[in-house]
Amino acid sequence: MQLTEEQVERFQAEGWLAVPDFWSEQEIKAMRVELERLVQVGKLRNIATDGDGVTHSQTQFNLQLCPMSPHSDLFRAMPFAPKVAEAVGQLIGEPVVFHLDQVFLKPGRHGSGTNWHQDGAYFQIDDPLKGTALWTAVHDATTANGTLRVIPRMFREELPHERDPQSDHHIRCFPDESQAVPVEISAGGVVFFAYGTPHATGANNTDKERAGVALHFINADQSGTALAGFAREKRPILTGAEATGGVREYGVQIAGTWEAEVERVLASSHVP
Ligand SMILES: O=C(O)CCC(=O)C(=O)O
Repeated sequence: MQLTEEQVERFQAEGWLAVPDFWSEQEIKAMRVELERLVQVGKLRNIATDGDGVTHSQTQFNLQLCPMSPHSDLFRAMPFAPKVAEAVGQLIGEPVVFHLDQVFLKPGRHGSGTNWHQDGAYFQIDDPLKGTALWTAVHDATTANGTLRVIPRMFREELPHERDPQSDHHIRCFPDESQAVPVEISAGGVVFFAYGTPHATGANNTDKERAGVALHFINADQSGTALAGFAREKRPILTGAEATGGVREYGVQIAGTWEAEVERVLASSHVP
């Protein structure tokens, strides 16, 4: 999807950008069907703990699958959808490397949030604007069901992180929450946020489940970081002269399969 100059400038100034209706209804429906399959075959794992950072909670659920691509042809094809590379390339510059994918699913009433963190605290890159998440609202995301919150204009500040006792593996930081912006967005909308942007999600206090799928991208031309070297060598390069459409990384052509994957998943579904 071609972003406007104003949207690109906003991302570069604020460190985040919401784009409503990025995915079609059919695309979102296929994501929901595929997520349900992944839940049914037991691929999502409860990472929430009751506060000791180790023991999985029996009452709170933050269901994660990371990475998704090895378990799902649909989600493997998702970063190759042409509108993804186009928009991400405008935001972080080309060539774009697809770095990581994950989903967090919060069941109704028992879904817990993901505490504040900067992705750059996990994935160090030279310039915090040269990496971005593309977070998809698989269901309508509201304050009541714990939508994403971001802290604008803070992407250049490296906040101290510590182990998050409410998760079995995360780290967290403590930004000034009075600066936080809740990003309410309908299903199909996406939020781009730079690797430096502090973000968090909240508890799901509604009866219905809510999921967010996050794809993470970095610019391949950064020098001097272990991540950039690793990503360039091992992860799918989506744009530029080195892009192979997924052949180098997966052994088969993935580029060009997104629409067919959406149709395949919808055809396999019994949901009307
Ligand atoms: O959806 C969530 O709960 C958290 C998403 C997130 O923190 C991320 O993708 O980095």
